Amino acid sequence: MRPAPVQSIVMDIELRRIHLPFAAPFHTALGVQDNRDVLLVAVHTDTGTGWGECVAMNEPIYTSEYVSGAHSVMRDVLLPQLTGSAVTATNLGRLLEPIQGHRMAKAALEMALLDVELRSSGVSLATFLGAATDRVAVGVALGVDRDVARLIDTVRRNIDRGYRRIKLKIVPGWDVEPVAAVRRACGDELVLQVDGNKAYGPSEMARLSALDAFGLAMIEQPFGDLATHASFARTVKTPICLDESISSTEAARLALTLGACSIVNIKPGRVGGYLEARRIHDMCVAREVPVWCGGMFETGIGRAGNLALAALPGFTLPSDISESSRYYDEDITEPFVLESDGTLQVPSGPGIGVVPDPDRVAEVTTSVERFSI
Ligand code: OSB
Ligand code: MG
Repeated sequence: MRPAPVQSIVMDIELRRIHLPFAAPFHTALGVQDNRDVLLVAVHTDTGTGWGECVAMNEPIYTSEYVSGAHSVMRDVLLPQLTGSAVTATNLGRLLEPIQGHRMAKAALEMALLDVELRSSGVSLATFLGAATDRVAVGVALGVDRDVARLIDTVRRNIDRGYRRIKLKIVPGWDVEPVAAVRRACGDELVLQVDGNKAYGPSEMARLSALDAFGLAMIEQPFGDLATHASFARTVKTPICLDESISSTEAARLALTLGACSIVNIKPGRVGGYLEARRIHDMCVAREVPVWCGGMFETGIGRAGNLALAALPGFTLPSDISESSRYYDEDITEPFVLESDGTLQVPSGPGIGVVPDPDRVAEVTTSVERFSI
């Protein structure tokens, strides 16, 4: 039985923007990022405060959502839509149903509500979602590098650190050669996969087929649309995983039915929240499709939630949930540290199980607004 959260009466909602520099720049098909401008949502209720993180990036380059857009739709559309209602994590989806899209903004609100409700019931998000473990196997995603020798050094460092698998970002001009070199240098045991972030077109299918020679665990979202992935999947033996295309349970079902993928990357923000993420998980488990949890450079807030999700039994592949220091020299929560067996511990405290450090949050805050609903 999945426990139901206690209801809390929402008093007001805080929208807080923080600015965090990355520990190191990250180069992908989406460009080079060296910081995150994060929208945090704090829900203040009669029973306490809950926190949610909006994973929308600084610019609309991953999907159409971006942090200022999410902030604006939250302030001008989502919060007014809730006025006068007794809002809970469970009825939020129905209340916001008329509003199309903006899933990352909706997800942040749902996360803060789940956190505060579960916190006051003394139940962890992991338990509520149906966690089967208290440790989650994790991998690391490595960006495009200056040269192959440097990449191999970085891969080796991360293997030594204990990560269970390596994901390489690929773009046209940085794909077959670095993958071949890493495979040659690190051996067949290394669990290796690639992520194209939609950077390829149908005309590059034949070139990408060369990746089939390297025993990759999967090729993640090289193309933009389902039809191209479906025809690519018929020509290669490497499993195809979709990320950007999976916006909902229905999208995931369609992708699987069309044969566009055989593995699903679940990101709670991209699909509108943890409740929808769990529905995708349940659908995939029923179809015996393996899933893993993708990352969006989350702070400790989003990272805690993702660990709870990735503890569900269908998450049989290592997730993109690296330790905090891989992203930020100083996070806003206690840092998550990699265990020697390549796992991260799932927070067991009530709600998401972590709270932001008030002094650190104050230090990185660029704006705060509070709304009554
Ligand atoms: O495609 O998985 C992706 C980060 C931002 C946007 C898209 C992606 C990513 C990553 C980073 O790959 C994974 C992580 O957070 O460790
Ligand atoms: Mg991806």
